[in-house]
Amino acid sequence: MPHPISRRDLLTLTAAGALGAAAGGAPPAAAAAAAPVVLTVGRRTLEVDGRAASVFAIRQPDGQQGLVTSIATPFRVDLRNDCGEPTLIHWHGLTPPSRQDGVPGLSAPALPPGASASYDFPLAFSGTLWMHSHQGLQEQSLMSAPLIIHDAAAPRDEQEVVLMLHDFAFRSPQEIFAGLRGKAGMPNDDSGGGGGRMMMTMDLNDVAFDAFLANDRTLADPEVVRVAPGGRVRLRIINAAAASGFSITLGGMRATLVAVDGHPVQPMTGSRFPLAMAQRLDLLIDLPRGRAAVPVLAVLEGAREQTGIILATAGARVEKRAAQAATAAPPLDFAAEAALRAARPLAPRAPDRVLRVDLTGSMHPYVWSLNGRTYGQDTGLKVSQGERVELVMTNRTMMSHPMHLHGHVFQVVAGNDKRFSGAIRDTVLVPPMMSVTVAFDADNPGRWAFHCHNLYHMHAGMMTTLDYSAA
Ligand SMILES: [Cu+2]
Repeated sequence: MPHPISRRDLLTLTAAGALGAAAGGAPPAAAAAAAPVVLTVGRRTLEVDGRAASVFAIRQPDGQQGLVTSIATPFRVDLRNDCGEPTLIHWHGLTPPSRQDGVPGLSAPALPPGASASYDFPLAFSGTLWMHSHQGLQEQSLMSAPLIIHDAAAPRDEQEVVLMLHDFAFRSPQEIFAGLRGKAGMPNDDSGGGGGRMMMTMDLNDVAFDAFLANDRTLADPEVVRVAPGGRVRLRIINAAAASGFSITLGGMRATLVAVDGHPVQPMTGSRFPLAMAQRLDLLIDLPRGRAAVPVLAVLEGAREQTGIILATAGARVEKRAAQAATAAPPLDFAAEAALRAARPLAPRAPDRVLRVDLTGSMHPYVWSLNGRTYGQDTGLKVSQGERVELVMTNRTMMSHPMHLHGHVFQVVAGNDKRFSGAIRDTVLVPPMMSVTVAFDADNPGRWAFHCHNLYHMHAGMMTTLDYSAA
């Protein structure tokens, strides 16, 4: 069967070719000496529904956004700041030495305009990751890109498709944040809007966006990816939205979830997959043998707004999809998370330390915090190297918080007090008035950020640090 070569396949082949050339007959050290990939943070003009907007980009010299690499090569990147303002890029999901983690003021100072920084560390796992600014509110202006790590040993009989989701506004992120702050004392427009009993009490979507983007496009002119009849697609979906959670649907078709946040789970087949901010999904889709156009849609939680791409075989009729789904997607909850099982769980071990963190704050006033303290007023979390740590996050607010720990991966091990051998992840959603426990090994000493990945919650103070030194 002819295998259609996509642009991303070509990039993969290029990366693999470069590796092969570097490693050909030479000792492994020769691969480590391969030239770094240059990633430049710059600006670009994006058309959103016919209107131009200035947004950021993180690009290689050939224009490719982000990085596709292999676990067999070290992560070697020269980052250049050509965006006209200070910035730093975080490699979301990687476990680098802490000084290469890309959090300004915590890992390293922000890069001034015109400056460069070099990154060089070994990769611990393959999977679907991403990169984004950790400076100010730049992430909202699309300073993010895919970071895909292939396992050279894995079979490649799948066509790989990367889908990156964004929320988008023509107004600046500073205006959005000022608007949220300014709402203090006002009745909440976003709750009680008619989504059933849940919506009466739960706050969803605190920002009203102008558009939702799938690979930079809306459903007015979506990306159509050419696929082979009867072929298998590995869809790598990245939720790079600053403040939006989605439900992924395939127009009624079923898919098999094989990884979350880049880490394999026991395969689960379904037709709707929740995806919180910063999380990723790897879905396997077996295409029909005949002509087919399969929409991959991301519907905003608790709302009808949607975006997406279309997987289409040659000659298939591609139907136009509305920017609004027929029915609202449900709010993201813990049900899907509780059903996931890690394919490679942490080795069983009793925790040496249990950390308890309350997720605190409110919409009115718009202040979000951890244990009642905003970042800067916080005391930080302390562990010792070598410990198995359990982190119990209890959400005391009426909003969900996608909590992200830097420098480590964790396993979801309990929802409320119900224990299970859940997914290995780097970001987990803690729904309102619920407690979620994750376990991790303190095996990467340094100063690490731990925060809510709703950009405006983090900016309002919902962040602290995990700090420990080498034993
Ligand atoms: Cu939050």
